[in-house]
Amino acid sequence: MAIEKKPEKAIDEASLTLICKACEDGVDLSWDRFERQQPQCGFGLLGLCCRHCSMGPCNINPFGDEPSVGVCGANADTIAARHFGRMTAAGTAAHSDHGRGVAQTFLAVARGEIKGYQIKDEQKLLKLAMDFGIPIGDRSIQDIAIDVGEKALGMFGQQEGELPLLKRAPLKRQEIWRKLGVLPRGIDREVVEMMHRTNIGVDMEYHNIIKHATRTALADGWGGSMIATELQDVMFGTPMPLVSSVNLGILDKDTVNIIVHGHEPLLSEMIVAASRDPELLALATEKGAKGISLGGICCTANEILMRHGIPIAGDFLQQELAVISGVCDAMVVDVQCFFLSLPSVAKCYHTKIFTTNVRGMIEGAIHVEFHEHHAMETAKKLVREAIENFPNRKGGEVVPKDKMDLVAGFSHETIGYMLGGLFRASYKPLNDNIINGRIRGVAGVVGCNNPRMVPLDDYHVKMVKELIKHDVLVLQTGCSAIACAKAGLLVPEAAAKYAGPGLAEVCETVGIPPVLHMGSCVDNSRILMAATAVVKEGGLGDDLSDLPAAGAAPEWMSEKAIAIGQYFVASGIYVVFGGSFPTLGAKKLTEYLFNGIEKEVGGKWAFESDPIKAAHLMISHIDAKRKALGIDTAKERVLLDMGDRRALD
Ligand code: XCC
Ligand code: SF4
Repeated sequence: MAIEKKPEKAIDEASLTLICKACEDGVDLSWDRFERQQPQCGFGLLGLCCRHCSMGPCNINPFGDEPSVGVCGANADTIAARHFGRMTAAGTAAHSDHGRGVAQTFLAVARGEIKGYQIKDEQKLLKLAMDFGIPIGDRSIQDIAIDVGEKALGMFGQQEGELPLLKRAPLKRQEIWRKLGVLPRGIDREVVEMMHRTNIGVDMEYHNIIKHATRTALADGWGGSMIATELQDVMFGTPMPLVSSVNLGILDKDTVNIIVHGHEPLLSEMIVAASRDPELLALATEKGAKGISLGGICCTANEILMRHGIPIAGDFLQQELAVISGVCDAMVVDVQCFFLSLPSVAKCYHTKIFTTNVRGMIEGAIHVEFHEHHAMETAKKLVREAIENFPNRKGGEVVPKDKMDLVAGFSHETIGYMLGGLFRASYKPLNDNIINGRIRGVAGVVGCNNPRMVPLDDYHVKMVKELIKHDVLVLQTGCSAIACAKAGLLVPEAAAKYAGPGLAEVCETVGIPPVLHMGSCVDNSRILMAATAVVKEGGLGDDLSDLPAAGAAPEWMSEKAIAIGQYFVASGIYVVFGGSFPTLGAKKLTEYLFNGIEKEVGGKWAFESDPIKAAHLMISHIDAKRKALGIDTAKERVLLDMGDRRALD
């Protein structure tokens, strides 16, 4: 039986309309399943439950009573730290396995073994080659690409030394990592070691577990994720600013609607091309459709938005709603963030759910396996399936009207071009505006949605509005970018409407929104690169931890968010999470993550369930960093107008 849908589940009309439809149709959504899980296990919520061996499961009493240790003697801090470490390993594994897939495809493309993909951004390839220490000289692009592909692929299985991309970080930062002994040796190695250490009876000391979580997470942000972003840019093109639209209103009743959902662009890039194939378009017409519309959900959406301007249908919790519209003819998923519920929701409509990756199957879905060697064939097959399914719509479709414009496509390179000009790309104007106080600081706001946090998107939007109101430039990725795009924050006009006077002035001069969409979850590596570019430009300290900057994942849910948070903390950034935090029952560990760790890595964690308070934690941190840099008085000076200045003379 479906639970009554309360209107407060979302802040956007499109979602509300389809949540109501689900209710009328008697279809269960994530919010209903979440309600049925209540009350959730308190031990689990606080990080005080362990089932790493069969002497357990063991729970620790959070009120200081017995039991205070598990059968093996592990206490609250050990248990929560092991859990945190495994979340980091899982998140790193997800991003990095994605990166590995991209590297394998890239190498096959470079060797000329597969067709359909190409090397689009030679400039970026050459830059990457230099960072890898690969000779360029007068070698052919193909030879360089083969070396880059082999080197990138090798990083996953590397056993010794240091991952080469960490050399991109400011020198001072590298020294901090080297001294602490947390520079990752190889991507897979750190993940495996995390799993070993968190076995029964190995690493029982929470500082030491977190230290390895740091090493593992760095192998994600400056390793697997960065490889994914870089090689995707080389193959599919580095994003440039473009206009598109977002929300379920992008679905079109009269066309075939295909939704791509997940994370990897290897297949969706091909689906973009297949959806424009004249033969398939003719078939669509033959079936009575007025064309083929493509839309994305989650990070696959962000990938094809950034490079092709394909509209976004929605964020994580809108995946079921897209099916409920009754006009989604096919949903194609690849890896990560889809619900097992999709086929059962689809049963009430006509939608065909396709899984495409051997790593990601769903009971009840149709599996059409994707191999890069015949990528276009697979893409065409899927588009054809969607077209054939168009006439099977059952009637009673509801397509919400609501959609919103957005500007996306801000790679860290583009930010340089936008601010400094195409021929003298530079971060100097950004640094100058931070130094003079027009821009108070920079915040990365990223991550998921979570039915724990209703209404959907509310925390993201409130936090980001509060930040830009206080002149903080916001950089976004993932579902957080989609949430704020729906709320109209990713258009240049948002500057005048929501931003403080300083930030608004800068945005209006340059013609950018106050909130910059930098891509998918693996593209958080772009935020690392942008922050590094700011440090290297000069005038704002000599390490990432000196920057007036902060990060947040307001409605996080995936283990990947923990890996991301930990690599930002390990890179010297202050990171605030909302909703829940996985160690709260372990007092010493939490104190260490929220405070003690700052002395070692320069960054630290915080947890805050109120979006406005969370924004102000970030703003206070930014102000403290401004003070340390000696630029805290600049802001007042800027705001004096000519009259004031004359009065002062
Ligand atoms: Fe998944 Fe990346 Fe989270 Fe969205 S934001 S729910 S991880 S799609 Ni990264
Ligand atoms: Fe219990 Fe220790 Fe086994 Fe965990 S590892 S289940 S705490 S005995």
